[in-house]
Amino acid sequence: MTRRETKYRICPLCEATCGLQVVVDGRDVIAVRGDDSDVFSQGFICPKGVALAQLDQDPDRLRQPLVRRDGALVPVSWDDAFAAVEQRLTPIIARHGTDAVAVYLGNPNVHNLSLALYGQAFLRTLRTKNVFSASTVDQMPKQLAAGLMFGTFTSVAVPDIERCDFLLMLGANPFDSNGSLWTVPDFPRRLRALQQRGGRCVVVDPRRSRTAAAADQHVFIVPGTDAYLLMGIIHTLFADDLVNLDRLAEHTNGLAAVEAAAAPFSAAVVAPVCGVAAETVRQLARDLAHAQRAAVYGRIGTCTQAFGTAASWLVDVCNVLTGNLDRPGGVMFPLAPAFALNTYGVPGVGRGVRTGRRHSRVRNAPEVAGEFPVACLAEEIETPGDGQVRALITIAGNPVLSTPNGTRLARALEALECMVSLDIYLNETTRYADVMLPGLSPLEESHYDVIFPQFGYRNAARYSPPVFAATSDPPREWQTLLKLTGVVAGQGAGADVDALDDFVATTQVQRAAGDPQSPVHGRDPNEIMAALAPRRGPERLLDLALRTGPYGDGFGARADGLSLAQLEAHPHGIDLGPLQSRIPESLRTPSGKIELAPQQLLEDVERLRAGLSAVPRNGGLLLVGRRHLRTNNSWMHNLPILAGGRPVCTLHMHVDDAARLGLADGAIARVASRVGAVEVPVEVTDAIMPGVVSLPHGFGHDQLGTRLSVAAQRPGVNSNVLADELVLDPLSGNAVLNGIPVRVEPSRPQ
Ligand SMILES: Nc1nc2c(c(=O)[nH]1)N[C@H]1C(S)=C(S)[C@@H](COP(=O)(O)OP(=O)(O)OC[C@H]3O[C@@H](n4cnc5c(=O)[nH]c(N)nc54)[C@H](O)[C@@H]3O)O[C@H]1N2
Ligand SMILES: Nc1nc2c(c(=O)[nH]1)N[C@H]1C(S)=C(S)[C@@H](COP(=O)(O)OP(=O)(O)OC[C@H]3O[C@@H](n4cnc5c(=O)[nH]c(N)nc54)[C@H](O)[C@@H]3O)O[C@H]1N2
Ligand code: SF4
Ligand SMILES: [Mo]
Repeated sequence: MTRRETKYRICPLCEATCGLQVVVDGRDVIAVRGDDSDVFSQGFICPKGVALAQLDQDPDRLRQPLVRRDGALVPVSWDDAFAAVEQRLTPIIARHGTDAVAVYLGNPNVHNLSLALYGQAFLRTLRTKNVFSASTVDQMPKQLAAGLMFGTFTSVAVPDIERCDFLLMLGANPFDSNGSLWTVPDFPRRLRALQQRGGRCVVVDPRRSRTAAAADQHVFIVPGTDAYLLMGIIHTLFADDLVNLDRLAEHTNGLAAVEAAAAPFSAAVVAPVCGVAAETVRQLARDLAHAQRAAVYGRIGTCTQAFGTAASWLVDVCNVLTGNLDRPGGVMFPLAPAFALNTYGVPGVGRGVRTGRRHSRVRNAPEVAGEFPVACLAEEIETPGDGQVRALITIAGNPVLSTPNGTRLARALEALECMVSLDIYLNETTRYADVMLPGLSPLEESHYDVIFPQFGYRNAARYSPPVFAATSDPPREWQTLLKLTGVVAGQGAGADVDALDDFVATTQVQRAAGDPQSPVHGRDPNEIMAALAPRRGPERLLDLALRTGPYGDGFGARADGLSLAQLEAHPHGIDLGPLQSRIPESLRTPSGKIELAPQQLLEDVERLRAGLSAVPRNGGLLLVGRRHLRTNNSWMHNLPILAGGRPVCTLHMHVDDAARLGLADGAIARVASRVGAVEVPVEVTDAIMPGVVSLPHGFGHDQLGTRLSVAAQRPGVNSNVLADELVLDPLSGNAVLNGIPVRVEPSRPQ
């Protein structure tokens, strides 16, 4: 007798958030397909989504906690694991205070409902200032620019691709990445539709990526120079009288300051810096200004560089100057059903964002969004003195492979007094853990995207219950996090998770009841808690957020409003329509205006000017990264369905550079930077700019003590051995992972 059933589940692996159909037979996954009825992704799926079945079944995926005893990690019961955390962490906190405990949050924290909702509860209780995350090797520049201009760190305007006529993309390759800070499943189909209605797309990238190849025009650019190109475009808009803010004029401060800032950067001046013809710079400005509806979008290539915040700022300056911000077909602010900062508080005005409320101990780097740059983590562990980091908790992260100078960080991790890791694999980072607390298979967790509806190409609400019911042992990750919360709160390993969860929920209900803007303002918190029963955990917090959110039922205030029960009744999601204009309501700046020329950014223009006369490279090469469809940062190389095929960890190099350096296709090159060196096979191509080489990140699976049997067969090399931990975008603290100066030569075996 078959027990075959079809379940629906949102994919938690990347920002596209595709709705999937999972066919199961008992506890077995038979097939994973795109869900054609999903209101948001309409059937799209990529190979990683299919690989969820192998992830669920991967024998290397950890299912039991591990504790280090006499140097070796041994399997233990959950009770023993929590006891070990208490035993090892409590004395460090007692002796040195909570700042001695650092936390690193990796990328899946924003893809996992348990981690997204309960990580904050844990951090608020621990109260360490040493918080680090993957944000400072990724999107912090974009968040800072958005915060300074629009008032919250997640007020990111995304292209309204379904109504756009001209799309200018810099440093993004959604054909392989499936999009980022822009939740847009099946980008290729949407790009084709744009082209079929007569629209155009231009891609600016030092590589001819798959996205660039599909675009109408591809512009090579010298890595790290996007801020100059954008300044050249802005200069041209002013010089040629193409600025037209349209309805934004009355909502914008700082227009004259931007014009003055752009004055030194004519197309002719920036052209040689960017390696882009001056006429192309001017053409892009005219295309933007003349298109009916245009959008400029920048992503990781524009963030992980020395002028990351400036480039992210200037992207939106272009959108504002051409009147394309907040209008259909331009870039728009999604209205997320829950958790969006720009839906709380008084509409149209707020406190804005501040940085530098504290500074890191060793390098004096300013805090941004409550974090220090992860590039500072190793030195905070290594440097003795008051405030030294002695313990580290990693939550779903692999910083040895994903952050600059992985070699130095690995050495530092080894020197820690205690390391606790919440992860599903024993990998290059977690192999240093003293206690490993495994998460579940994604198919055993429920799912709601806390962050990504804030960046959606369309407004929608979707929730998935677990595909497989979790058993009582192991705990779900929110329960693990609450246990840790109890331990750092001094309640010990016996902390009552249910009581802590009630406390978290009650606190949030009280806050809503006390907020004059909330639909439940003034209501009795006990009545709201009763209405949420019998839900607990993430579902209770989610129901509260949905019901008090912009579409919510307000616990009776709006009869047909959203609630979690409604989402449960709609397994393919609820469409909430195309993006709508939201300015001024979406703004949360103190002035209630778009701040086109934030002070911090105007000051940074001096650094840009200084860079105009920087010494030429004298034949040196610049290293950039890239992504492949079958990878997901560092952690899905252990699944056979993704790991097969042509090896992807190769050094792309232009034919001319290869000839000059005497490197044939397939030859092994030695690539060296200030901080490290790797040896890697060369792939000769004309799809990269001369003077630029490219290596994907997330490889280097040849370390002892890991449990990644498939990945270890084709380990590749860790590109972040080459990234310099001392070079940052000073405003955001983001690492520079693109445009790294390197020397390349044929490998000379000893
Ligand atoms: N050179 C270079 N470096 C880069 C980048 C680049 O473009 N170039 N990109 C950067 C970017 S954008 C990012 S986001 C970072 C990523 O940096 P990290 O987040 O540090 O690295 P990931 O490889 O995403 O590691 C995710 C970890 O989470 C674990 N995991 C997966 N699912 C779960 C779960 O449900 N629960 C738990 N507890 N653990 C889970 C995985 O096993 C893995 O160890 O890398 C950055 N590094
Ligand atoms: N398949 C796959 N998908 C992923 C991931 C993955 O590892 N694999 N990771 C996910 C994560 S965490 C993120 S943050 C997103 C990132 O998503 P995207 O931002 O789309 O990232 P990439 O695909 O790395 O594309 C970045 C592009 O920038 C180019 N570039 C490098 N330096 C510069 C520069 O200085 N200027 C310009 N203009 N371009 C430059 C690179 O050549 C590359 O083509 O992808 C997500 N999706
Ligand atoms: S594109 Fe992203 S969300 Fe969609 S199936 Fe692939 S990994 Fe999952
Ligand atoms: Mo990322």
